[in-house]
Amino acid sequence: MPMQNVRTTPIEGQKPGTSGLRKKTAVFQRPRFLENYVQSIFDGIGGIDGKTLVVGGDGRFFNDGAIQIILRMAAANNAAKCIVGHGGILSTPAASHLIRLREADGGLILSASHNPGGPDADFGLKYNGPNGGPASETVTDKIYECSKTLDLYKIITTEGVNLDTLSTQSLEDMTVEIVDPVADYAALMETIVDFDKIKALFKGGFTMCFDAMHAVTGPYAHAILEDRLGAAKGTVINGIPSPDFGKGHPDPNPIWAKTLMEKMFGTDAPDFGAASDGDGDRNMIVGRASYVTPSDSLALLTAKAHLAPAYKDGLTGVARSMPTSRAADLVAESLGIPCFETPTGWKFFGNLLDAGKVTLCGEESAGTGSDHVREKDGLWAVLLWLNILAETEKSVSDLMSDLWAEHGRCYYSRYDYEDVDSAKADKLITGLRDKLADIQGQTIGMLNVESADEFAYLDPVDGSQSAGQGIRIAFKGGARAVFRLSGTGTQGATIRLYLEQLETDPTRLHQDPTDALVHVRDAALALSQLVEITGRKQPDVIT
Ligand code: VG1
Ligand code: CO
Repeated sequence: MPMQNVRTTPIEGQKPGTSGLRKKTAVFQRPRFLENYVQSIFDGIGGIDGKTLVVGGDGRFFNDGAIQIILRMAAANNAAKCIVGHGGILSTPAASHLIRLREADGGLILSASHNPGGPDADFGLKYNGPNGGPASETVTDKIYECSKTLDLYKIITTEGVNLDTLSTQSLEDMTVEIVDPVADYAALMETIVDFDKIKALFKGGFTMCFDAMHAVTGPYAHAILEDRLGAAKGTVINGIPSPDFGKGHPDPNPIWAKTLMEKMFGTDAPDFGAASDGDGDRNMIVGRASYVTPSDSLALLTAKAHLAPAYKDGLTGVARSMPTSRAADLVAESLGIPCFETPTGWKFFGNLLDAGKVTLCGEESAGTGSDHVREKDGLWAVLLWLNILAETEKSVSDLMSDLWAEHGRCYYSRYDYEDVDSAKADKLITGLRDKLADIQGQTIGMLNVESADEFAYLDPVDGSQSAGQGIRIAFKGGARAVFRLSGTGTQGATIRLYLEQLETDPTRLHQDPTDALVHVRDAALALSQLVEITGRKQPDVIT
C-alpha cells in the first residue's frame, strides 16, 4: 500500500469540548492540524485495525476535503471499512443510527453544529463510539492525551474516493461504501411515530413550516415531511444544505430562525413551526404565535410521548442537563418515573440510555432525543410533536397551557455573553465559586438564597465523576440561576447565564417571561458582578 508515515509534533489545543473539537475552519486547515487530531482519535481509541467506521458531516465548508483526508488516514491505519453518507452528508442523529444499525465500531462526525460555517467561520470533528453516542469523557481525555505526545500520523498517498455515487469502492485495502444518508433514518422514524396518523393530519389541512436553515436536515425533511407524510410542497424552507448555511447561524432559536418566527407570529401563520440546526440534532418548536422553550418541549414530550407507538408502554425515566429547567422533573414526578440531572452535553446521557434507565433526554439548548439513537435528534422531536398534535387535536398553545395548569410553569431564559476575555470569564466563575459557602440564607435584591453549589456529576452507571459543571444558585420561591462557560465556542469565552422561575399561581401563567424573570436576573447579575467584571451591559443573545 502506498503509505506514508508522516513525522509530526503535537499541536496545542486539541482538547475536545462539550461536543468534539471545534475551531475556526482556517485552524483545521492548517498543515497537520486535522491529521494530528484524527490520528489522536485513532490512537486514543486503541487503534482501528480491522474496524468499521461511519463517516459523514453537515456539509459545511471543508466537509469533503476533510472526509478525503479521514478516509486516506483510516485506510493507512488498517480500517476494514468506512460507511460514508452520499456527498459526505450525514446528519448527526442519522450517523448515530447508522453506527448502531450496521454495528460499526464508531464514527467520525464532521460538524460545528449550530456554529456558522465557511472559510472564516467554524469547523468541528467528533468521535462517536460503538453505541452511536458521543465519546465519554474517559475516551475524549485519552484522545487529548494522545494529541499531546503524537509524533507520527499515517496516511495513504492514493487519491481519495468519489463521494457522489452510491457505490462500494476500494481505497487500497479498505472498503468504502457510499450510502443514502436519508433512507435508513426515515425507516427508523416510521417505527417510532404513527405515519398514518400524521398523514391524515396533513390531509385534513393542517399546515406547517419547517426551517432547515440551509443545513443538513433539508434532505431529510423534504423526504419525510413532504414526500412521505404529504405535507404541502413548500412546507420545508431553506431546505438545500449550503457550505456556509446561507451566511446564517444554523441555530434554531427565536433570534437566528427569524424568518420562521415572523411567519409564526404573522397573519395567516401555519399551525405548526419547527427548525433544526447545522447538523440536525437540535429542534425548535413554535406554534401559532406561541414559542415553546426547549425545556418546556421536553416536559410536554415527557407527558405525552405515550401517544406515539414507540412509547406506548410509557417511559422508564427522563434525563435533562443541569441548566435545563425543572419542568420535566415536575412531569416525571407526577408520572412516578425518575428524572436524572446530568452535566451539559449529550455524552452524559449515553450511559443512562444504554442502561435503560431513561427513555427521553433533553437540554435547554434545543436538544431532545430518545433511546432510538444516542444523539439528540431534531427531526425526531418534530415528528413526535406532530404525532401528539394529531392524537390530541389540540393546538401547540393549548397543549402548553394545559401543561402549565397541571404542573405550574417554569419561566426560562438563557443569556449568552460571547467572545468575553477568557481571564474575565474565569474571574467571574472563580468569584462565584468563592462565595458559594457563605451565601446560603442571604438576601440578594428581592430574593433569598436557598442553596448554592458547583455542580458535580457522579454517573450512576459507571461511577465516573465530572466536576466543575456549572454554578447553580437556587432562591426561595422557585427561582434558580446557573452560570457556566460554554465548551463549544471558538473565540474567547462565552458566559452562559440561565434563569428560571417556577410559577404555580394559576392567574400568573401567561406573563411575559422577561417580567417573570426580572428578580432572578437582577439577583444573578448582582451576585456575580457580571457587568462590572466583563463590562457587558447586555447579553449578545437572549433565548
Ligand atoms: C452547547 C449547549 C449544549 C449542547 C452543545 C452541543 O454547549 O449548551 O447543551 O449539548 O452545545 O450542541 P456549550 O458548552 O456551548 O454550552 V450541538 O447541537 O452544538 O452539537
Ligand atoms: Co447540533
